[in-house]
Amino acid sequence: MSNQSSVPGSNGGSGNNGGSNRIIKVILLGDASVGKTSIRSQYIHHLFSNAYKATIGGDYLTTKVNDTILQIWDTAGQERFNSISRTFYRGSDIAIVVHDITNSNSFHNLNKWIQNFLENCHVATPSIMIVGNKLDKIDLRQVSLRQAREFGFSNLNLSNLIDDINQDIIEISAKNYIDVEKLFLRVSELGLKKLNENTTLLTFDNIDITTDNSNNSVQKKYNCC
Ligand SMILES: Nc1nc2c(ncn2[C@@H]2O[C@H](COP(=O)(O)OP(=O)(O)OP(=O)(O)O)[C@@H](O)[C@H]2O)c(=O)[nH]1
Ligand SMILES: [Mg+2]
Repeated sequence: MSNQSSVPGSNGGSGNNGGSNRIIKVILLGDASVGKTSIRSQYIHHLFSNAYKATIGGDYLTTKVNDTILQIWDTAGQERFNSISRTFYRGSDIAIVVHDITNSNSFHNLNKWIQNFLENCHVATPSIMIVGNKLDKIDLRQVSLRQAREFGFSNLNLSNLIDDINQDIIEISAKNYIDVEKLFLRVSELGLKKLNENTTLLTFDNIDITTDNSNNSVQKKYNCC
């Protein structure tokens, strides 16, 4: 297990690594049912459910990983929530764009998610990771890792947004907890790079933070109805 722990959103961090106590905003994007909520839930709470409950709107959880504090946003993949989801993109430093390796449509829609993200994040040079989930269902695979890396490699728009094709285009299983920690360790590493490069990180204007004492994590929910 990593040295992850849930912390209040605006403090924490070692404070000895060039402003490393700044918060990095990370957003999970992708089609409905690809496993965004499951990935975060497994990472933060070590909980996985086979039942599908669509995310409505979005919410965030804050966690400390090594020298970084990640504010991890989960958003709705269902198309009817697209307009509300987009409002959460603003200020995101890192987007984890998720597809389901057993569903080629979710892979073909990556471009749409990335374009929408770039139009709405208002960050000059965000980082993007592409993550194929459901690696436990290898027999039903419709998308290969090679295809995903070729997509990242051949897409000019992504050339300065994906730092390293091999580390930033990966496959995981939320269900079997395969490489979920590796994913967030990499996110933390990318975040640290950004902090050290002194790029503009988000300012959390107008966000109230509510402490949920029951699980010692911090979250705020935004629902559309
Ligand atoms: N086999 C398998 N099933 C998974 C995995 N991750 C998620 N699922 C299942 O896929 C379904 C959808 O997962 P969610 O995490 O709710 O998907 P989501 O992307 O958050 O969906 P929206 O909230 O609608 O955008 C659920 O039934 C999960 O149990 C995985 O790694 N392997
Ligand atoms: Mg969800």
